Order: sequence, then structure tokens, then C-alpha cells
Amino acid sequence: MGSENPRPPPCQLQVHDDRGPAYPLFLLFQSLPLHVLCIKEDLLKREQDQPTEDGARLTSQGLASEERRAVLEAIKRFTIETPSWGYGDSGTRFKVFHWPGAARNLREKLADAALVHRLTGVCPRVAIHIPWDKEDDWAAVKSYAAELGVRIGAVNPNLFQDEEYRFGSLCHPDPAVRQRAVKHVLECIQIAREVDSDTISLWLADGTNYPGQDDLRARKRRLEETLTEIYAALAPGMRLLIEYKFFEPAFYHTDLADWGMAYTLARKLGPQARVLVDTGHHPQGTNLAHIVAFLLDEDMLGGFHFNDRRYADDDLIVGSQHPFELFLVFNELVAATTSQSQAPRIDYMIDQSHNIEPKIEAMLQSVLHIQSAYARALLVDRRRLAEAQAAGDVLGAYRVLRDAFETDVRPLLAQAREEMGLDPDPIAAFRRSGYAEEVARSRPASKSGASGYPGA
Ligand code: PSV
Ligand code: MN
Repeated sequence: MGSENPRPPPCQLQVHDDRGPAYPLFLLFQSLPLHVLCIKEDLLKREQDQPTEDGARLTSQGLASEERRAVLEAIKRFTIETPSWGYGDSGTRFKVFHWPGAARNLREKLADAALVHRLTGVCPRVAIHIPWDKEDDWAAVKSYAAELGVRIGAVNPNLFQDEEYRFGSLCHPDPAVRQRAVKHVLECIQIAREVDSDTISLWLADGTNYPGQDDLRARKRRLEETLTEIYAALAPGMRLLIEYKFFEPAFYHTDLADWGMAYTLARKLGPQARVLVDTGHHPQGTNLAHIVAFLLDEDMLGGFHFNDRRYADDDLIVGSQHPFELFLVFNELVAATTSQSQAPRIDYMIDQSHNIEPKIEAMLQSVLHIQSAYARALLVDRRRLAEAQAAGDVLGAYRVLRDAFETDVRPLLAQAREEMGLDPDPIAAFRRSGYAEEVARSRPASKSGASGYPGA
């Protein structure tokens, strides 16, 4: 590639597709001009020129077809992993409402996820949670998923629902409990091998509720020890994504409370470990885009759990509460990956629990919101932004971002879907399909439940 075109490729955002692991997007665009992904808002057709407040002119003539093509191709190749647990009944500690037709087991969750993939064309992987999704025959699960047109993505160990975990799992004071937790993660690594997944996504509920309950530094050292044992068991090429969360279920302290702790441990473990940012796992007011930018620059960002929040870890539809924040996160992703010579692998996953809303439609809505945020980030005029930054033009720079954020990208996304042979409106297509009514008839409510939530 590089010999004919010595310039850095215009976009290094890594994407996944059905053909397997990370696929560098820049290979697609190596022959396009460097400014290709520095797309202005005038890429999208406008009826007439409009003056902006800072005197720049938006023009319908500005869209070179190759620029529009590059954005369309980027949108088509940007894939999102959906979580098995988002298709089953789940709820709060107050009540789990049953949704008619909600998936009751892994096969039904995979079927629903496969429908989301058929409708959007960009969700070929499904994350699983063990033991919620435990099966005896993983080879059969793998081929069933393949028949449906999807495959298993990240394997998530569950280190929070055993009686033994009252005082923690990997940090527990009792070495026997720590060993039990390690054994469970090793079992997940084995499952990942059997289903051809290369990702273990690890979140700990470990923490304490009262000052003095345990020795905080001792817990940290226990965690380092158990994680080292887990890391050593990873297959070559497998990744360990370390997810943090500032509170809940523990209320005084959480052993992996923030990105700095996850970063420190991932660094100590080695290159197969990376940080996973769940967008619902921060205190109010935290600047997510800043965290993402920092981790990207350190090449320590491994993936996302997307969802949205208003108060705590609310697990609401991605972008439903703070769409500008979601856009700013994607702006950092596009900016960083455009300027780096080596594309980082980042897994874009949804982690939602739908309490009162229909599961499949909520998942579709999240996928659409993620695509919108990504498309808008691709439209940021990075040249104008850099100029405004260099000139100390605070509001000019802000308006460059606002311009992209306020662009209506629906026509662009609809075109991308049509080119993929899909309905331009996946939610309308889902509503027309009769799938929801069919599963409501064919899947009677299960008493035992399909998710890890009590009463589900
Ligand atoms: C914890 O709140 C979390 O975000 C972790 O990713 C869990 O595995 C997931 O939610 C499922 O409840
Ligand atoms: Mn999560």
C-alpha cells in the first residue's frame, strides 16, 4: 500500500466485519486524498448557500463524490456488537417487567440479535455472559450462530452472582474464593476458544461498603495476583478488556473504580490487556471524551460498552440522554484514528438492560444513534478546526463541532443502507416485519428467566 502513496492514510478507524477480526479501514481509502475524512457539513446536499456566523460559507458544491463515497464506506464498515442480555427480560431491584416475546435463552437471544444484524447490516457479533448464557455444546452454539449469520463476540465472566462473592471475587480475602473466581474466568477463556472469540470482557463488582471493612492495598495486590494468573491463560491474540465502574453494587469503595486503575492494571499485565469504557460508569459531570482521548493517545483503549445514563448506571438507549456527549466521544475516535499511523483495535459494544421498553427495538434505536454519532464525527471539518484552535478562536472551533453535530445525517445513513441492500429505515422495517408479534405468540413467558436479574 504505502509505496504508491506515502501520505498517511486518511482514516485509521478500525472496524470489524463478518470476515473476522479487526480490519483496517484505511486500506479502503489509501488512494483517496488526505482530506477525504475531513469532511465539512457541506458534504450533504443543501438547497442553497448559507452564510454561517463566522463568515464561512456552506455550499452544496463542496461535496466531492469521492469524499461522500469515503464517508459512506466508513459507515457501512463500522460494526457494533450487541449483548445477549439486552434481548432478555431485565429490570431494576424493584421490578422486572416481562416483555412479551423477550428472548428466554441463548438461542432466542441469538435469533433476535441476528434480526438486528439483518436489519442494520452492522451487528454481526453478539457478546455473551457466563453463566447466564451457559450451554453444554459450544460447537453447536457456534454453528447455530453461523447459520443465523452472526458469531459470538466478547465472553463476559460473571463474578458477582455467587453466594461466595459477598466480599468480592478476584479481590476476596479468602484465597479459596479468589481461586473459584479465577477458575470461572479460565472457563470463559476456554469457551471463547471454542466459539472462536478472541475477547474476554471483565467487570468486577468487587468492593466494600464500610470504611475499614477490608485492607484496600491488600485487595489491590490480590487483584494483581489473580489478574496475572488470568492473563497468563489467555490464548495468543486473545484480548482481556478491563472494565471499571465507580460504584454499585459496592458503595464505600470499588476495587476497579475508574479508568486510571483499569489502565494501571492493564499496563502491568501486558499488551493483550486494554481498558474498556462503559459510558454509564462514571460520576456525574465526568468528561468522557477526555478519557477516551487520553486512552487513545496511550493506545490503551480496547473497547466500549455503550449505553446512556441520567443518574447512575441507568443502561438506557445509547445517545438518548446526552447525544452531544456521544458525538464528542466519536469525534475523539475519528480525530485520533485519523492522525495515527497504526490503527488501534477498538471493539464497539452495546451494554444495555431494557426495563420497560421493547428489547429489539431499543437495540435498533441504539445502533442507529451510534451510527449517527459516528457519521457526524466523520463530517467534522478538521482543517477548519485546527485553524480555529491555532488562532485561539474558541467559539469558531466550537462551531466547527456544532456544525457537524447539527448536520442531519439521516439521508447519508439511508443511502448507506440502501447500498447494502437494506431498508433505509430499520425500525420501520422491524415494525412491518411482524417479528415482534410472532415471538410474542411463540415464546410464552418463562418463570426461570433469561437474564441474571432476580425475578426475570
Ligand atoms: C456492570 O454494570 C456491567 O456494565 C458489566 O459490563 C456487566 O457485565 C454488565 O453490566 C451486565 O450487567
Ligand atoms: Mn458494561
